[in-house]
Amino acid sequence: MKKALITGVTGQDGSYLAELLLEKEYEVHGVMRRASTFNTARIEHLYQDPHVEGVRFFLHYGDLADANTIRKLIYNIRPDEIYNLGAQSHVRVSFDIPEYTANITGLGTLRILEAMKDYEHETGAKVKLYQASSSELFGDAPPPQNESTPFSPRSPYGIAKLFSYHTAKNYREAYGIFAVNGILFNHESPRRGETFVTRKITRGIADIVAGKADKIYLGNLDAKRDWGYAPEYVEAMWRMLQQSEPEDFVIGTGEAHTVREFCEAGFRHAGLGDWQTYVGIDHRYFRPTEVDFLLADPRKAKEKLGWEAKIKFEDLAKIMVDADLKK
Ligand code: NAP
Ligand code: F7E
Repeated sequence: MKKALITGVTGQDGSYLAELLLEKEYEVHGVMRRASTFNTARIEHLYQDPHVEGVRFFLHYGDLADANTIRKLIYNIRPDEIYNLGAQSHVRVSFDIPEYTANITGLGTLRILEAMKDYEHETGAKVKLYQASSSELFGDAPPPQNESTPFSPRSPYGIAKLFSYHTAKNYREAYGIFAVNGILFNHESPRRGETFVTRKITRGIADIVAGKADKIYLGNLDAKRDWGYAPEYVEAMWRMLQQSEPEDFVIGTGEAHTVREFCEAGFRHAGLGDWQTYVGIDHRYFRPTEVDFLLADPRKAKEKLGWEAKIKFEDLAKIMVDADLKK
């Protein structure tokens, strides 16, 4: 039975990945932060009573700021695969807390790789690392972006992810560690955090339909993103670690749309009429430096991983609106 260790298991991607790996008969270990309120809503359905025989899903307290615990988890669990999905993942927030973002989203990866290096050296075991890289690395590089596009990040988040990208690549080249960067474009779902723009819009729509709100306030409506469906993207992560050689991959749909178009699609699907009646602009949601246009060129993933996005923009908006209306 293969063992996987997932940082960020309580997040959107962590929860879908845990589901996928359990389906594939893995023993799955997730790292969660201690919080004063429950932060396990996305994985509650996966919880297994540890007293029952045959349990394959385990949670451990830990934090990417805490090298000692990460090291202990790797030595004790002895995973075959590590998926580093933990991060301060909000781009706008990274301008407010840049040092924290660099520590978790940047240095957190170094802490894992240092522990992996020592663990492999001392035990002779081999571990594979998936590093959650991001299209934010591309910043203002002209679209479409692929594995050869020069990086030009525009936020503390993007810069921290660039540190992690290069650290993973360096440990691969210097120490022969199987580390891959999945350069994933935006991917969404009903489990998306409520302050990312797609979910903010679909939740807002549900509140308006329920009579709980009149309007939602957004920032830059002109930004273009390549939005895909998160459950499909975790399959790409897994496929990257099943390759015989570690390589980096861009993952996206190959289609880009504006935030404005997402509003149009969402409000249309909910049957609310003209979206502009319900959307106001609040300059607090603009970023000091914006990433205007992200569009994936995912040909390498199709050729080498056999991976291709199936759920595209209109269907994604429908899935998310329907889920929030139901909720
Ligand atoms: P998410 O929903 O924000 O989840 C982030 C996870 O990281 C949560 O489990 C969170 O725990 C955990 N975390 C935060 N700070 C931590 C710390 N100090 N120590 C340990 N864990 C910590 O993000 P996501 O959308 O699932 O994305 C997964 C990864 O892919 C992230 O690294 C993100 O930056 C990257 N990424 C995402 C996208 C996208 O479009 N979704 C695209 C490219 C790359 P709590 O639940 O306790 O907050
Ligand atoms: O913003 C604009 C905003 O916060 C998308 C993360 O998962 O994907 C995500 O980062 C766009 C931006 O995602 C609002 O200015 C307008 O242009 O949903 P977002 P993001 O910044 O693209 C990448 C790939 C990651 O790696 C990250 O972890 O929408 N926008 N009005 C707004 N954005 C937000 N959040 N809120 C607004 O009101």
